[in-house]
Amino acid sequence: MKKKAVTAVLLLLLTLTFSACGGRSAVETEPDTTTDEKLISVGFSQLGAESDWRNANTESIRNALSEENGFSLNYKNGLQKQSNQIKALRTFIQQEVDYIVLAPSTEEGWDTVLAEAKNAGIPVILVDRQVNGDKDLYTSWVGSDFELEGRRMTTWIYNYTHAKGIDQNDIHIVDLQGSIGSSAQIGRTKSLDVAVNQYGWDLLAKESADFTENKGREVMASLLRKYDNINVVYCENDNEAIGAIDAIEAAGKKPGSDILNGEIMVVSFDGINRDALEYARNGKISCIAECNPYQGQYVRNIIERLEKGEKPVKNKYVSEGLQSSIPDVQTVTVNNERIGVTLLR
Ligand code: GYE
Repeated sequence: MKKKAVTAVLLLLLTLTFSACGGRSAVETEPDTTTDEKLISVGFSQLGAESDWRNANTESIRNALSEENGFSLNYKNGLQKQSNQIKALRTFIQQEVDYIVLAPSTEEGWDTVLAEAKNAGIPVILVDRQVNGDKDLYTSWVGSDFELEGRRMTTWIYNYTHAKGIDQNDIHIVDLQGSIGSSAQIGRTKSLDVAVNQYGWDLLAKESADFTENKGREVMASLLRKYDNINVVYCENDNEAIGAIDAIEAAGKKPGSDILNGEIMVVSFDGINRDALEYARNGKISCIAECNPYQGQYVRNIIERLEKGEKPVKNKYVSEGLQSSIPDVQTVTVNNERIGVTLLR
């Protein structure tokens, strides 16, 4: 009798435990599965976190593709290495995500993995930089015209120095380039090269500072040791400019636009970093060509169009301008398009 009773109690306990587990899992998983099924899954391969611009870009995409907006986003940071990004894309393909968003580190070398995504039926939307290859392998691209940014900047430098009566042959310039092979670097460097030819500027050196503050400091310090006549520093982003300004000051020189009196003029790109904007207000940076990182809404619109079976635009250029606290140059005209320079105070 005693043995039987124990067995009965054990059996009862087992049944209770089992049904409790079953009951709990049924209650907890069911609604989750239904919500998940409604979310659009997106794999987002960001190239890195090298700059403030990059972080703003990541945030913009995260906010636009939030769960609230109906998306389930898988973000992967490529740490500035294309191989990491290719790996991330292959993971997304295996996971059978609905869409892939790719911010490519460099332009070359994407065709194979993009073809894999296409074969798997996953549309790819590019943001920021471009890829150099078969344009049919991605659906759309959202980003900036980097060459135009560069031409606006070089035109600003010309307009300013010309207005101050500075001989264009007396412009001794160094280019702190971005990450070599990225669209932002290619476009901005190209525009400087064109201006050097056009205006007769003396281009002393071109060296990559990889879009980072530390490299900007390092490269500028070494260029200052090598050349004693630098009077313009063309930084291909704000983080590099912040580092370069440190190096200029550490060398006992003054960053500023009064190059006739020995100041070194620093110009840069982005307009996102707070310190850089402060430097632009107090004249340590003479001019910033804006680069607009807020691309998330455009990506969301593209995906929503695709969901409705509509065809989105192939290329979407975001709008941007120039910022400076120097009142001398009020407008800049490039390709017959005149833009006003935003006066910082
Ligand atoms: O200017 C720089 C970033 O590709 C536009 O990359 C982007 C550039 C941006 O690291 O700050």
